[in-house]
Amino acid sequence: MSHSSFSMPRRHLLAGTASALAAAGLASWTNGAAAQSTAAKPLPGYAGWKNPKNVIVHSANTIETRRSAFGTSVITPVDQLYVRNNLPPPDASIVENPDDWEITIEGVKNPRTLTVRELKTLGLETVATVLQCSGNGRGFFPSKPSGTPWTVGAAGCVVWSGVPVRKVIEALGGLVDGVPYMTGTGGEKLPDGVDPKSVVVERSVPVAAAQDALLAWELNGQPIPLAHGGPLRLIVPGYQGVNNIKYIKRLAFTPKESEARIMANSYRMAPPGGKGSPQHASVWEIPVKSWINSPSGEGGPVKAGKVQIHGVAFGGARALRSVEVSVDGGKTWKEARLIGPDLGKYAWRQFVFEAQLPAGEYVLASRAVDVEGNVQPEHRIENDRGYNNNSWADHAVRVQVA
Ligand SMILES: Nc1nc2c(c(=O)[nH]1)N[C@H]1C(S)=C(S)[C@@H](COP(=O)(O)O)O[C@H]1N2
Ligand SMILES: [Mo]
Repeated sequence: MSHSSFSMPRRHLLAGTASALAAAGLASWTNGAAAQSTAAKPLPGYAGWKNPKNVIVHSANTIETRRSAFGTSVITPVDQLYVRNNLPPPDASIVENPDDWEITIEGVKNPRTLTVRELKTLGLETVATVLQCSGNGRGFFPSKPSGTPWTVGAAGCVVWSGVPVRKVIEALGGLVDGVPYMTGTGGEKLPDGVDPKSVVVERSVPVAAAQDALLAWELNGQPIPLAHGGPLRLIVPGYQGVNNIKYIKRLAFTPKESEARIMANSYRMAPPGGKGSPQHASVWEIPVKSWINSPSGEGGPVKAGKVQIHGVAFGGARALRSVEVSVDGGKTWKEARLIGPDLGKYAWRQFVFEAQLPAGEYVLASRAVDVEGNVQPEHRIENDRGYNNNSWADHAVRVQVA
């Protein structure tokens, strides 16, 4: 069941649900054995424009960037950016006239529904962020948690443009009292015959995150494609992917966290074998992390001599300070050089470490430190669903030099 498109709520679905989904034309989304096959799967229609050479299609709703495809130019092109949908995306017609899309704002003094056209008059900001699924690195958990076994490719560094959420709050008279959370709701059509709370993509984050959040309509210089949440997406810089609500139709400042299953039970740091609940930490801020993209061991033996070891590093919710590289599996470390433009605290940095490697076998590792001195740990935090893996040991690569 690990690749089920409904992997999150599926365990809880009633017997009647599968047939309800089939009746709604969503049968392919319930998959099963098909998604486990090793043959390359075709790209789903809504993401048919992705470059098949640079991605791994796990299922119709989970597409990963290849480690060898990240390049060294900081920004991740959209045609190889990962995709993760908890539900089938809405109909493509919603991105035909993006300015007509409506979002309802609640928990402000003057709540109302605004079109994207109106949002565009309220403010404009651009931010580069690491967009990363909290399950990125799940594939390294020996416990094989259920869910897509992403290795490093459920992440990218991209540029968003939109209106700052704080400008929207200001235009609508400010926040009402007693609203410690910002809650975003996705605009997917929910399958019939299922409790909406069990499937709706609705997430709450601490209201402080509104300070840097955007309601974005542009991704890497183009209108956000449907696959990435167009016409309008909530961007919460420094927060794991799931909090960045695609096709957002409601943004509410709320006294409590959403009671949707995706908030209350899923994306929680429950202990192995445990069931996620509000008592467990939610998957919110991105922890400090890095990994090496080349050489990665994917392309056969590396030629002995001078080698440029490169990868990406990010502080997540805080800026990156530095990154070190080890060529001996973490016994000794040396500082790597950050390369390329610094696109701000929420972006990743590319790093390079030049090494002279005689023939032999090496374990290459990288370890990032953020500006507050948080060091990427050696070990992952064990948890039932395989979230938040930033272990440097798990991300190390074994290479043959000949
Ligand atoms: N409306 C909506 N928003 C969503 C999701 C979703 O299924 N529906 N998936 C979330 C998850 S789990 C992740 S990791 C990111 C994936 O963003 P991407 O597909 O643009 O890479 O979107 C998040 N926002
Ligand atoms: Mo995710």
